[in-house]
Amino acid sequence: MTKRILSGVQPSGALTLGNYLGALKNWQSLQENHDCLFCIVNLHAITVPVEPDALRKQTLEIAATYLACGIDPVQSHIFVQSHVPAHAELGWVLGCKTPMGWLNRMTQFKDKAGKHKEKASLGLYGYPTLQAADILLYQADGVPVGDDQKQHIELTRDIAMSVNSAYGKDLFTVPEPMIEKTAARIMSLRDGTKKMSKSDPSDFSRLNLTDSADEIRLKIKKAKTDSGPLPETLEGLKDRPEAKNLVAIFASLSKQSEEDVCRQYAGAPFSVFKPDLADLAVEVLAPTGESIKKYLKETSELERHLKRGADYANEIAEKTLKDVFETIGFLPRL
Ligand code: ATP
Ligand code: LTN
Repeated sequence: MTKRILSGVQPSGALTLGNYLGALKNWQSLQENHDCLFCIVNLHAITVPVEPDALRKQTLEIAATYLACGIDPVQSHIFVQSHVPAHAELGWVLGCKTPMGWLNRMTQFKDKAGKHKEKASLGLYGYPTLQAADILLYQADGVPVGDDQKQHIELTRDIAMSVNSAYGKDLFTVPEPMIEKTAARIMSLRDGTKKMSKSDPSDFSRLNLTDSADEIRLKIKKAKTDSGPLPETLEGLKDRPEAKNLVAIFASLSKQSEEDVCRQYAGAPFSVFKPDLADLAVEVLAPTGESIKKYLKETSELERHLKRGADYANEIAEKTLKDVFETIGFLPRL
């Protein structure tokens, strides 16, 4: 039987090279032989403050970006999370089945809540149980994500297994994380120890899929590095996080291994490597940026795809939700 894949991105800003190399590039190749659902997780996006107009705009931007990155809206299904009410409903149920001790281990909450934990919303704390609902509603077999999401997928597996065993019934498929090796975690261009993130306050920390060629070149030129030349082997990148990150980006963009990139540039200074990296990034990103703009000019086409995706998603999600409600003892709707 065709395996089902589900993944999602928050409409919290323009997508970055990290989102593309860590997740979307992988989705494109999976859609050929999987039943794919790609969600725009706007319920997750309101776990931190966001302006309503920005949220609306960013939601359409993510839909446009999915298509521009090669997601075929006929072969795959793209939809907005809030168009499928079952996400919020199952999210509540799973929140009631998840011990706080499990949530307390989540590093994303610690990172996002920062020093002012008591000011963070309940939604931010419960974020992973809503994510589990996104995945379990569709009985997804695989979840293609970047490495930063591994912990959330493991939690989803734990929740699925514990609910299945509590009710003695296979209510949920236990999903597998699918993490691309080379670009599992692209780091910030300003700090090689921090993840590249679309919500980082500094725009120079990331390459956005919508950046112009000039912006891409400038950001790569200004990217932090050390003073040494590129080493001959991967071993030489140890303890050089910024250099390692640029080599990983080059490798992933050019579909080579990091070892091959080191071999090719052994001994070269960054003044030689960076312009080549910039050319490569422009070659890959500029057409994607153009295509995003094109899709955003005519949003009725995007809306048509989102409607078709939501209809498909609702049908599957309602079936799972009905099963769950019956099993946990809710009376059927009268
Ligand atoms: P935010 O900054 O708003 O938290 P984000 O940039 O981390 O957002 P998400 O919407 O949380 O992006 O993630 C979308 C997908 O992109 C996920 O699968 C995530 O694992 C992947 N991803 C995000 N950042 C990176 C990165 N730096 N390297 C590789 N994959 C990434
Ligand atoms: N938590 C993810 C976004 C996300 C997701 C999902 C990913 C929400 N629901 C379901 C995969 C499957 C993130 O922050 N990157």
